[in-house]
Amino acid sequence: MIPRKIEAAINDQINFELYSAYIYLAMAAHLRFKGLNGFANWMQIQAQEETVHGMGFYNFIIDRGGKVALKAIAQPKSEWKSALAAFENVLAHEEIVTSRINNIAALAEAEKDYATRNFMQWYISEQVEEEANANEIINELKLAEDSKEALLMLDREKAQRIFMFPVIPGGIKAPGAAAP
Ligand code: OFO
Repeated sequence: MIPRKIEAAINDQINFELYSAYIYLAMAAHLRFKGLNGFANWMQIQAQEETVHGMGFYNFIIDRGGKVALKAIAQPKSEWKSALAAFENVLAHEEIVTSRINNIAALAEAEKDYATRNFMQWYISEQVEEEANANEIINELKLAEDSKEALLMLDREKAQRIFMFPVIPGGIKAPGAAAP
């Protein structure tokens, strides 16, 4: 049985992961409106990943005999002054996610809930990648500076991103995927 405090923290994190998806969908809509379809593609795939992250927590609560409680998702912003500003927002948001994930891991240790502590390890590693990805694109956009050609080249590159179903040990699995 999952400790109540942990169940509450993970339920909050389901909400925050879906909020992340909402933010990235809003960014995708904005970038598409601005004609930056490649960056919009990147954001839409990011939103899909966030939904899977949320479902990983959702299934974990169920597997541990707890109850999922869904809450209202906050309204995201709808405008960013540039692609760079949007990706700086991604990084700032992911830093918040990282600290929330760390807090859940710390709570699990304090509660001696080692199943949750173990489960959180995937998310801890994932956050390293999330922050690195955002940082890499921020650096690319800074290098592009005011060059429209460089911006369009980067946009075309981001159009190549495809959705890879994140396989979360103990969490949701890709349809048809073998257990990790
Ligand atoms: Fe779920 O990692 Fe981003 O938010």
